[in-house]
Amino acid sequence: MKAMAGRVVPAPEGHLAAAQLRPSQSRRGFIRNSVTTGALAVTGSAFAQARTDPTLVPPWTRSLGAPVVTTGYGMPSKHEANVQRRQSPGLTPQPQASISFTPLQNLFGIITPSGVHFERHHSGMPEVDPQQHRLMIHGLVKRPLMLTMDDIMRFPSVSRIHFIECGANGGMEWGNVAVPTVQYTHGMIACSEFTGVLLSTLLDEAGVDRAQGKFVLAEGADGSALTRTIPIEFALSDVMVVYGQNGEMLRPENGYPLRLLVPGVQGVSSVKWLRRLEVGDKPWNTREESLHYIDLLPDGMHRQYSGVQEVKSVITMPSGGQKLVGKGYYEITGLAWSGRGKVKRVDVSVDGGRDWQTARLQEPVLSKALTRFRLDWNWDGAPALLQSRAVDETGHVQPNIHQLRAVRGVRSIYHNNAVQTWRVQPDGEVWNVQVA
Ligand SMILES: Nc1nc2c(c(=O)[nH]1)N[C@H]1C(S)=C(S)[C@@H](COP(=O)(O)O)O[C@H]1N2
Ligand SMILES: [Mo]
Repeated sequence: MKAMAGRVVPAPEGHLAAAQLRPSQSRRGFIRNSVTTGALAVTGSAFAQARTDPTLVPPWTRSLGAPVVTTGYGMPSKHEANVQRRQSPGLTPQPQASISFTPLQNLFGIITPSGVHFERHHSGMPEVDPQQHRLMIHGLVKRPLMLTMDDIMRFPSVSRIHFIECGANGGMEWGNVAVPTVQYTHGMIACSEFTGVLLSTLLDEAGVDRAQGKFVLAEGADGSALTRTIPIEFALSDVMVVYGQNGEMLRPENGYPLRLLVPGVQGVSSVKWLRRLEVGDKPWNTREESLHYIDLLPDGMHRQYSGVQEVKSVITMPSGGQKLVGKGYYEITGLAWSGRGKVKRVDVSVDGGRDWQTARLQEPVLSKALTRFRLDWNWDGAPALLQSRAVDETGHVQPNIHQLRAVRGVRSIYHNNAVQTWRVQPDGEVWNVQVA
């Protein structure tokens, strides 16, 4: 029953994904009701029930179910068809250079199901044949390598849980364009268990020149031949050459059959459909690190090679486009992360940042991974301003949008890690706002 308090209702208007969240009078009352009656009045929720009498046997108990699916790939229930990646209308009119956003408002825990992991392609999604795919490793190495997928999968492997966040996540909020839902404000992030080979293992095999080699260039096999420079300190620490995602091979849209994963660094460095790694002694200054992925500052200068995704968090429920149906208990929940390591603490405010309460962190709390936080809240029906503010293990504190704008102006697209505010109106509707 508890799940009913926060279910997302399919919105007739589609991409706005409005939701209705049902409260109880108090948390204790809620639990007592659930235990003694096994049901609550949930009219208007996603699970509005045809019958409330628990002694009636439902039709699906009175007949045989569908046969076991012995072949094929399992899909979510048809009742969950609203859980979709979505594109932002008008944001990227060219469908090959586009973004689809993760439906954060519909997800639990910290792992993003592969089918709703956001997508960002610069030149569309190539269809790569794993039999023909090769990874070349060359440059300042003693033994240049040309590896097949089979070769790569014979190296010692590791599995690690990490987020991938596009540097442009939250970019629209710089200039106060308040997009309606958390899917659009923060949905260019996802978190998976990735399996592959540490790049350091491959660079050792190639005999990297540790004196001269200062940078690694990674190139993708798609039409954009996307290229990014990775500093060797990153390359030799936790960077992975990945083929597995959430227990299976990468999805085509996430780089099948091979991608780079640069944990904690903006997504563009995690080059998909990885075909080439070159060791060099200076940054390459490619198109994607000189024309794009730079931050234009108020004085006309720009920041370049700004890679690490700083500490950040967002409340995913209640969040923009959802609707609270009546006063009472709600669990405020959301996600926090840092490209510098583990999340240490998340504070939540329901009054726009005047008072803060420390949220519970769900284990496991992992380095450069999403962390789930939760806080109990009794909504009194008055207007509320919900915010979360994360602190990471290096002591970095998530800034507010005004602090960020004071330093970076409003012409940046990338690296907005500001505190997000959701306004709960007396009618229960939740809106994306920026507070003074
Ligand atoms: N080859 C290649 N790699 C790429 C891209 C691309 O277009 N081509 N997009 C980059 C960007 S900008 C991001 S944010 C991440 C997104 O990864 P995803 O599509 O798996 O979410 O991939 C990066 N790697
Ligand atoms: Mo990106």
